[in-house]
Amino acid sequence: MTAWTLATLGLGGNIGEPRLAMAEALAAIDRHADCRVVAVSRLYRTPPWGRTDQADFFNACASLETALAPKALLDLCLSIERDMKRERIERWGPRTIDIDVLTYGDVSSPDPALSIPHPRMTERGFVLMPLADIAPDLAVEGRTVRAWLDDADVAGIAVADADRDWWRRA
Ligand code: PH2
Ligand code: MG
Ligand code: MG
Repeated sequence: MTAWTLATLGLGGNIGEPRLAMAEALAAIDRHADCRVVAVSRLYRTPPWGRTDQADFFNACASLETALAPKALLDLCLSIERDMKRERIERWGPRTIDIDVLTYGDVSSPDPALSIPHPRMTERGFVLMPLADIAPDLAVEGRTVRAWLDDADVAGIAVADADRDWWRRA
């Protein structure tokens, strides 16, 4: 009997049709025999963080139950990213998607190949705001998501779709 662990993901994109890409990624994860999507945040439109000379992003977070080990979950996310990027470039021009494993149970792994919790998640409004929709009381690095969000810069972040089922009908 495999133990199922609660994990959270951050999704984002700013080229092509990020909403569609994120919806397809979530559907692909949900279809996986060892993953069940439990909750998805509202969809947000967020100003670019880091490099600011690029288009606004769409961002969302999801929680899932998974029987995959942390590394296998990360590999699944990376393989979905790779498949989707390739398919989109061939069919309808450039698109991209980013799927980050934010948390996995209460695992803390400084291994650079894994880095859980995601190293910069506690300072990023575009991660914390959607994550607070689905897991406000989740503890990350000793504080709740809600507490991290209180201290985060959320300027310019807007709800793009308030329907939690946006990813099922994208
Ligand atoms: N992802 C990045 C860099 N900057 N900015 C926003 N608003 N949203 C993102 O998802 C994002 C970003 C690299 O992963
Ligand atoms: Mg990222
Ligand atoms: Mg990434």
